[in-house]
Amino acid sequence: MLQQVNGHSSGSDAQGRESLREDLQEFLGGEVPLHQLDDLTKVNPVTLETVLRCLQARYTADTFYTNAGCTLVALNPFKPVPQLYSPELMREYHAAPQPQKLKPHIFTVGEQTYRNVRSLIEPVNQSIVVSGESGAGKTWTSRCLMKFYAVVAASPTSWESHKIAERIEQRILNSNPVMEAFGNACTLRNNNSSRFGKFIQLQLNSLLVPRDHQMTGAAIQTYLLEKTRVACQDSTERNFHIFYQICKGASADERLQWHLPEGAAFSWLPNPERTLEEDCFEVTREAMLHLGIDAPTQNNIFQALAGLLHLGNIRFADSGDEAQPCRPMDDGAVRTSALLLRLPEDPLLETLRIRTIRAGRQQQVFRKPCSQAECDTRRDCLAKLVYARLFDWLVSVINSSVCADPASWTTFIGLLDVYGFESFPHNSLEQLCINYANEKLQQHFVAHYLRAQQEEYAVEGLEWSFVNYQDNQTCLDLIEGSPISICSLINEECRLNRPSSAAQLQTRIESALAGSPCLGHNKLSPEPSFVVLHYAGSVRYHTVGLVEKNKDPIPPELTRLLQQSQDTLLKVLFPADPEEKSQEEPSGQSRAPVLTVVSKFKASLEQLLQVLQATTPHYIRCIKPNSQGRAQALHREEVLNQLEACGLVETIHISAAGFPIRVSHRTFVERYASLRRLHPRAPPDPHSPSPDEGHSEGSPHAEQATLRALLQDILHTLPALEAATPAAPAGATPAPVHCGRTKVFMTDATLELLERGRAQVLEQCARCIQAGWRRHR
Ligand code: AOV
Ligand code: MG
Repeated sequence: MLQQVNGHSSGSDAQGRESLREDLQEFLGGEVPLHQLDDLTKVNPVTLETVLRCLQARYTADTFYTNAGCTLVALNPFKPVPQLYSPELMREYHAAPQPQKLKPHIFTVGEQTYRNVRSLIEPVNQSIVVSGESGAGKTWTSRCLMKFYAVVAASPTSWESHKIAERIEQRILNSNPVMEAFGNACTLRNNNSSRFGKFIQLQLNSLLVPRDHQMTGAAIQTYLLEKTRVACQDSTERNFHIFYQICKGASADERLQWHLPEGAAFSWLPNPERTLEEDCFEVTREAMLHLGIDAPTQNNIFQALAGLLHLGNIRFADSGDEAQPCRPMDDGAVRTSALLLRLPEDPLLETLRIRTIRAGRQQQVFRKPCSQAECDTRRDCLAKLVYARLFDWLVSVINSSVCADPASWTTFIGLLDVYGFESFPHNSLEQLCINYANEKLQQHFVAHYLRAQQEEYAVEGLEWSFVNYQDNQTCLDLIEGSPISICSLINEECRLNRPSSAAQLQTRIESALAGSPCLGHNKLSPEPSFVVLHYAGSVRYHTVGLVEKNKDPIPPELTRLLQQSQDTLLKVLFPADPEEKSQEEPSGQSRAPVLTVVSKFKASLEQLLQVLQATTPHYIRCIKPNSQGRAQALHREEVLNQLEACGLVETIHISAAGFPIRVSHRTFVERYASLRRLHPRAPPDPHSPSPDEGHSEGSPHAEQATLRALLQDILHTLPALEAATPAAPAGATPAPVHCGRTKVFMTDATLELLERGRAQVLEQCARCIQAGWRRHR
């Protein structure tokens, strides 16, 4: 190696620097080609650039999974790779004595998790948190893991019990197509984008055969369905898959019954011509059947959905007179939707067009015709209300079909498939909630990652206190802290129920929270907004409509109307209120404490974190190599953004806050032995302690001892090297370096210092040799 460096030592040109970097790379990373590096923390030094290069090299070699310390990075192949997910491979990972020695894979995570949960010493619930941006492959990964458990945790015994086991596993797997049909939609980013968060607990039983857990059931918890999509879709996006499925897949009879003639146009059904794999009605129906939703119930559901489509076709025209209600432009749409939802037609029209207000001491009822815009809002609200209740009901039906009897399971593996960090040109309450959830999960991840790092340092005999890392608590304080935070201020506006402008909300947030370092500068925006500096980047949230969205007001008349439905399903979704009086709350005058969207979301998130904290977590970070969904194309810029957004950079920063450069004692001595010429060490003073003396004791072997002595000699040249550095400020702290049991840990700055010293020695040598030659001639 010395030979190699000699040639470059005096070169200060770019080429020389490039070669030096290559040489360093070799020194730090060893001989392993980048694409064969299974763990991103082994690239040395750990920088964004080296991490990116490694991922790119692996992607080019069709290697999609890479470890990153205690997490797994999963690149989306955007092409079928069946051999990567075969049951045979699942069994291979399951049977391997040390699955972590096999190639990185989601099955390694799956198997490790499964083993941990089966551990007889300390069985503890496990969780796998899958994150990444939209379209990165989270849902795909969770589905694959569920299949993995269905294979490895299935009962291997008699046919009878096998059948029972298969039934439950099959049912659990069947929850996927159903939940995706009702909760996923085609967006700009992903044709099958989940519009809700999901946490599924796979329940395992160890009572009968210890060590050989079987999946006995599952429990699904969902988070914040994007229900606005039912009534409002971007022109380039689509409604939930199920609407397209029924329109495309209904039989002739069903078309008649559901009033869905071939080619009918619905305003809530944009882009129906796009044919997606997800439009398969048969799969959904079959899965629903397996989950115990029989054909008549299914029929009922689809009929109600058709009713919503017709509801969306109702348009209102202004009457031109404030005292007169708006006119429906198409009586047919009103009639058909009333028919399909089995609602009385006149009250439906009344409810959409007329608001009831109670006022005065006597609580007199006033009826006020709504403006055209208000009519539209009420129509949309009705659809959202029905769809959200239907979705929740489906989840509860699925749960009752797959959930095991509490006595029949002992431990669980939790799978979390959440929405990733989002930043759009226009961000509202949905993004605030989503990003808030990601901050929470990031905090959880950091705590977990730090613990893992701590363990490595402990193995090497290093003190942990050297790593100073700031977690994202400040940002969480800004969003959810008490007494004052963004959430509390938005909630307060809802509670006070006063007319406040978007600009006022911006001012309140910016003045009340001015002290927070995570509240960004907000100079240039023409629209009322505020900026939050999230760990994954800064996001501007627009305040227009924020309070209203948080309130999510449901005019009580709408609920009352739905309670009048003669439809069996709607009767279940909207049971008649036994205390009619309490429902009589006049719109806009509610005095009961408002449970806002943010408050509900916060509560469910806290519950989720409590569950996660009681488990051993495993992290899978999904990365989308390009935004077009093309195979074999990795766009560096896009991947870089995601490495930043999914917190991998944070992870790297955590390492950087410690000692990103780690080399074995031998490699270190081989490279820097020559430094001792530069600053020969004085004979050892028996009274002065050597660096990390507390940790340096160890090997009884003579070779080890020599190595250690050499190492200490080199480390003692550091202060002199530093003093010789012109840029070093007076009294600067010594370059941080720590000597572990087998490795030397250092910072980039220390590496640079050592490299500079080494170049100096090499230059001196070269000069001596040249002088020797000249004398010789
Ligand atoms: P997401 O869950 O992360 O997005 P998906 O899991 O839906 O993303 O993945 C998007 C698409 O990428 C899938 O429909 C597949 O076509 C493809 N894909 C993902 N992983 C793989 C894989 N391992 N092998 C082959 N194809 C894959 V969102 O739900 O939008 O955040 O809210
Ligand atoms: Mg998804």
